[in-house]
Amino acid sequence: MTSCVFCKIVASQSPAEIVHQDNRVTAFRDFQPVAPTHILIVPNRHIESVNNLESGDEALIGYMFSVAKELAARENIHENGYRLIINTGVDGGQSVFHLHLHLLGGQHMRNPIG
Ligand code: DGP
Repeated sequence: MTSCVFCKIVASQSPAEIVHQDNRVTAFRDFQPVAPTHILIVPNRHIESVNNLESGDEALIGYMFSVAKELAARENIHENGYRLIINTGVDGGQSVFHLHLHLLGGQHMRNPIG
């Protein structure tokens, strides 16, 4: 989608610190980090939100979590733990309407969420 900032990052048309890219997903550092590690994992294909997932996307979603796990190990936050978040829609706090999984770590997360 030409106007989507995450599509532009996926296509290398907009700058970002990409930490992983393959034929299904791209992961890059959030430009407004809220934790020492704050990485966004996005499908390369434009999917607006969880609401727009289609039958057949289950493997893609599972793969996003698998990449998050690998990146957590690479960032050395896997043993202390980390938080994975997918904000969905306005009430969910979604501000960029290209599905993304936040990987947050490197500090003790505050609770309760919400
Ligand atoms: P959300 O609120 O869940 O939609 O999170 C969107 C996140 O995306 C937010 O933490 C800021 C980040 N973000 C927005 N635009 C850009 C961008 O152009 N580059 C990078 N690296 N991050 C972005």
